[in-house]
Amino acid sequence: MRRDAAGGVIESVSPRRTLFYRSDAFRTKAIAANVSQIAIVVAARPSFSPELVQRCILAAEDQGIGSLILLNKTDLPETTQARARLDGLVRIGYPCVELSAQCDPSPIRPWLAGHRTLLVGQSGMGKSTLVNALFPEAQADTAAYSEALDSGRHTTTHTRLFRLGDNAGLIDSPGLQEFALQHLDADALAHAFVEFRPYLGLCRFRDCRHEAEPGCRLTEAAEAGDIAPARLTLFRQLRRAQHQAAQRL
Ligand SMILES: Nc1nc2c(ncn2[C@@H]2O[C@H](COP(=O)(O)OP(=O)(O)OP(=O)(O)O)[C@@H](O)[C@H]2O)c(=O)[nH]1
Ligand SMILES: [Mg+2]
Ligand SMILES: [Zn+2]
Repeated sequence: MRRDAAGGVIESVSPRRTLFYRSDAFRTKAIAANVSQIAIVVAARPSFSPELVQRCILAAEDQGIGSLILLNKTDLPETTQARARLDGLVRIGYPCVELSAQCDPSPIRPWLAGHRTLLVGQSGMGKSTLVNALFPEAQADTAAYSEALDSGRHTTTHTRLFRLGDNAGLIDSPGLQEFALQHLDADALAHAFVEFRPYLGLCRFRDCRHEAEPGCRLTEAAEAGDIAPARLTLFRQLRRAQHQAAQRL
């Protein structure tokens, strides 16, 4: 921007900058700026929360950031059940890349080209193990998860970027325990559910909350099986929680 007597003149616009973040009623927690995609790392062990995966995707969609799911530890026999828990997200179009960071990280390579990718996910899923497999000089700390707690040990404490050529890179981040979406109001939230988009604005009432209103196109789509009822239920839960927290302030 240049300043002149009349004020500022915009001379060029930088490429869109993104911010992947979570927020509750009290604070916003930035996770990474200017990523072009997130890779949500899950595995059969320790067990993962499909809802947390969805929350990450919603935060990314809101910022125009792409999402892919990375099913790690395919050397574990329970991978079949883990894969089944991701089926709903695959059906609405999110890619799921399967690999074993311990055996061979190469299936992810083509997905990283030209992107700045943020690895996110619960503790113990193998984010840092993957980084070490892709970048032998990384020497990121890793730790065995706790069998007793069915949870990782929160080994990584800072986000760290590893460069892949000129513009591309991979970012390791600390394990997530929760992911609140207080910054997504009802409208933003509805748009973040990608498969809802064709129906938005078509309900009988312009201010439809997509609860029990007659002529709600989302309710109809869920009843017809065109969208997964569980996704509409998640939308309603998140919308109510966001609304209630906003009212309390
Ligand atoms: N069997 C198997 N174990 C793996 C694989 N990848 C990672 N692990 C193990 O999973 C455990 C956790 O790995 P980390 O890389 O520390 O996990 P993380 O996601 O970085 O965890 P935080 O930093 O706490 O968020 C370690 O014991 C790894 O050896 C894999 O492909 N197969
Ligand atoms: Mg780690
Ligand atoms: Zn509606």
